[in-house]
Amino acid sequence: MQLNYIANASVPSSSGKTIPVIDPSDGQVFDEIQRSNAHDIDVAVHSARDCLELVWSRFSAAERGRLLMRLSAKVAEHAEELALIELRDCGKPVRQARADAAALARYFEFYAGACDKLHGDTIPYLDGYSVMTWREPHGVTGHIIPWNYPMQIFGRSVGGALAAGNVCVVKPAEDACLSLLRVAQLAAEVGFPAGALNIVTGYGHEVGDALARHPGIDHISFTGSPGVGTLIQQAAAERHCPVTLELGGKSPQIVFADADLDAALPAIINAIVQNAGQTCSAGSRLLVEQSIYEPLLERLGQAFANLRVGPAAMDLDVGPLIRQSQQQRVWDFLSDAHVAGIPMVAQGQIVDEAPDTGFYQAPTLLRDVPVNHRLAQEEVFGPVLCAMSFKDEAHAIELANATPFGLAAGIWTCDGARQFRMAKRVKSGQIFINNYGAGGGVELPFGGVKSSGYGREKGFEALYGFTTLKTVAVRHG
Ligand code: TXE
Repeated sequence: MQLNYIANASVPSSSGKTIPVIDPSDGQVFDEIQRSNAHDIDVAVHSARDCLELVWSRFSAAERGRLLMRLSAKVAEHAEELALIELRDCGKPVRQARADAAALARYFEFYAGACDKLHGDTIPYLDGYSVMTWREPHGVTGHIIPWNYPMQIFGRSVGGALAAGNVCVVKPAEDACLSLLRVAQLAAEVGFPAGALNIVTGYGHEVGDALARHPGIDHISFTGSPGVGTLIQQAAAERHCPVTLELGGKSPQIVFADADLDAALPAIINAIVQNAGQTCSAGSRLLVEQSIYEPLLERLGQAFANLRVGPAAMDLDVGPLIRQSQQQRVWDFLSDAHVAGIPMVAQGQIVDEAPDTGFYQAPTLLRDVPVNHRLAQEEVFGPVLCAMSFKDEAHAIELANATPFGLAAGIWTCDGARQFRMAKRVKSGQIFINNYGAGGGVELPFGGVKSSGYGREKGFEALYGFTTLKTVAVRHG
């Protein structure tokens, strides 16, 4: 049984209740986590506050950096263990689970090096004054983490917050806690003081809500669904607490007739099947210039038909979805597509070894999806790619911007001027030209516009969001 991790100790929830942990590859229960409550959050916030005031605020930026660097090395040392935990807890194929563990180590490494490079400015002002700005941590930051990339989202969010001088209370998703509980233990082992990093598990409407409402939380980072994002924003607004929201997307891959299709094809497929399509920046809409629509769909259809889906340990192209309700969600979208007469081009194959009790979904390519259909508007969060054609550049931009989201966009064209025109006019937090995702580098600021949220995580930019700016004006003459 897994316990909460508060003040460098494993502790049970005061509720005495637990939540079963299910392996998505076979649907079987293999562990349990604490079903915590508002009291547990209160304990964690107080331990974080004590740590901040008595210990953490006295660490120099360089000392914080050294600790984060030690944590990075420790995570790298335990990468295989963490990957295997994630494989079972989230149903991630081996390669993806290993990539997530490596990314976590890299986040801590990046933010370790950034700690002592974050500084304010001096501002020329009236004679007799010296004016400067200080970047100060918010204090105790709350982090509500989803289940699709627990280690990566923890790394970008908690890594940045700690580097900026905050202490953290983390609420992982109820489906995906195990790796993060282990990382908190590793942090204690490398010398993080008690209370700097606390993990409280449980349901969103119980502990997540309590965290968002707690008066001792000075900033909230949330990655998850738009609906819960709204609740978090409302709770935070009641006490004017700053928030960073990352709420997913319906990201387009825009392919012009002059594109290098040999390069585009694997990237288009990977962008929708990676992590079984449960990726906020999944390239879930394919917009193709009319003249190459049919040949491109034919090539893609063949590739989709060859994709193999199975248990995480088999390390195939696609693993299971996280849980039964997520599988049902994808089925509901596909049944709506069927009712609307949206043609299916191809589907991958679920291998015979996949137990019926696992949460599998074959990657599916749909074509001629009407722009206003919910399949072209809402996040499916499964391996479902919706293709449609466009006439010209203006039409491509219109389609690209025709959803409530704006997280990422891929643009495939060899015309340099068009690359920049498109990059300017597509409304999105990130634009990828002749690639998709740019390898996911931790250095690259990440976040959305419109309903995809606001604020930025990753890169140096995140540190500005995890700090507040104090203006200090000294009159000396
Ligand atoms: O998300 P939730 P769900 C999208 C994706 C997916 C859909 C539903 O489209 O199909 O959301 O997934 C916590 N107060 N994304 O239901 O509920 C919850 O415990 C505070 C996109 O799993 O938003 C978990 O830790 N917290 C996405 C986290 O919020 C609450 C990643 C996310 O869960 C809460 C995940 C509440 N009232 C889903 N209710 C992305 N942007 O990458 C839940 N939570």
